[in-house]
Amino acid sequence: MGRLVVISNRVPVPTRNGDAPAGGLAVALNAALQERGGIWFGWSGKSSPGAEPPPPRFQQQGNISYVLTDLTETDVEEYYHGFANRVLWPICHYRLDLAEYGRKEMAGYFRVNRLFAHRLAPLIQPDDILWVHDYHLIPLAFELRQMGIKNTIGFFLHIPWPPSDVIAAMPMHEEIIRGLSHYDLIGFQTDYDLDNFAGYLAREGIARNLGDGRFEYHSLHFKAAVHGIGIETKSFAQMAQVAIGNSAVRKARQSVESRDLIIGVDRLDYSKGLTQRIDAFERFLRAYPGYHNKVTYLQITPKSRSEVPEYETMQKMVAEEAGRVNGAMGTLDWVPIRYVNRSVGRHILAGLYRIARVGLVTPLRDGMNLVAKEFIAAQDPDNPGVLVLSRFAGAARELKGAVLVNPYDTEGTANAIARALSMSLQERRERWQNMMNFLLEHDVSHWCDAFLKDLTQDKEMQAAPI
Ligand code: GDG
Repeated sequence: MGRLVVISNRVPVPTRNGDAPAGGLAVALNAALQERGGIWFGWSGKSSPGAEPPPPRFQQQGNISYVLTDLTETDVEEYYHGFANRVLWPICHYRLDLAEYGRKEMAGYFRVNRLFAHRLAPLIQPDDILWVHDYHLIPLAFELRQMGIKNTIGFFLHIPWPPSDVIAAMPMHEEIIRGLSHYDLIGFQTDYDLDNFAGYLAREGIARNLGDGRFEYHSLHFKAAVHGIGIETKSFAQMAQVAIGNSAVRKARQSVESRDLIIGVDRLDYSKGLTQRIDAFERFLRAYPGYHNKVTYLQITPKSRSEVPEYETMQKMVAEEAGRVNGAMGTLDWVPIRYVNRSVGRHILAGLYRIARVGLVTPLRDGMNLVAKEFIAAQDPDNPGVLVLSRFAGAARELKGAVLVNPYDTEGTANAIARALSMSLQERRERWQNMMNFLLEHDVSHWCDAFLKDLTQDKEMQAAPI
């Protein structure tokens, strides 16, 4: 097999001392790239004034060449904040009410994808396998094909694919979605996403379903399949075990005293259901007064996408809601909710998961949700905590030992918190073991290998001697 070329909106470039940035996806893709050699291409995160960004920068690290391209300020505004984050993100998370569609932004989205194709094409060798990531880059394969690139190209969507009517509410959706037929394989997180995608293609008459995940559009053939992403289960479990000795984790443990810790960890995003979760926690406290002064709910929420107005509003709403509940329910010696509005180190996070009794992961919609998986991997096998998980997270299709909730049902979620806190050790162990077994088998390397195998096997079969 040839080199691997990974293309994503942002590139997790290793630090000066060569460490890859933390995070399962970066670790797994870096490992795959190191093994076979290749390129990781994407936006540098920088913008420059003027009409044309400067040529891309190269950074070599072992077998991997990181290629970073700047964008102009207009590109960032239209392609990234405008179309990707204000149209595709809300639509794929079923939030038609938040989508702000504009022709200018859509033009910017296509323009940046074309720019990426122009900058990437000269670097591609005939045997390279290309793997494009996420909703920012749907039209990239089409643009590359226009430039004569015939290589195998795969696409993985990290976020949900909603039902046809939701996608069809996006003006010119056919123009955008048709671009996907230029990929050889389109990967989704869950069977629900794949079903929705197949339903959309059928309803809009975009492609003929040949069965077995294969589709035909004019002369193009492509496959679609489920490849749910995993985490680096083993090493995350080890990190959590070590991290309970970390001084920051020990201090956090001491500061909650003998109370049970409930933990939530989410980027600040409306898809994560943060205000609904805080309301459910308040409902739990009101319905179960026996838990007053016996629990602490720690919510860690780094800021994200602050340039998008909805995220500014969210920031205020979550802080206000946490403050309101603390004001209403707290006492002189007990603050029910600890709200940390910034990022903490990954190893500290692992330690905090481990000392928590309940993991609250209640997004309104999520492609997969890696926090749910990290929480499970971090638990002490002898005395594991309980995962309370939204049925609308992709992870709910895999983690059968979680206590599933509907995050719109405040009372139901409140009851689930109480159930998690009072669950017997035997039940906790059984549920945890079931999920941990799954996560050990389906870790992020498995995800990476399985996707690449699925992407390349047809070509290999064609090339094999008879
Ligand atoms: C997208 C999809 C899909 C969070 N706070 C801190 C921190 N984190 C880390 C978590 C986890 C990651 O960020 C978040 O991953 P999620 O999967 O939960 O969510 P998205 O960022 O929305 O990711 C999602 C994912 O892509 C992968 O395909 O699962 O559905 O939306 O790893 O631990 N890390 C550190 N400090 C923090 O404060 N170090």
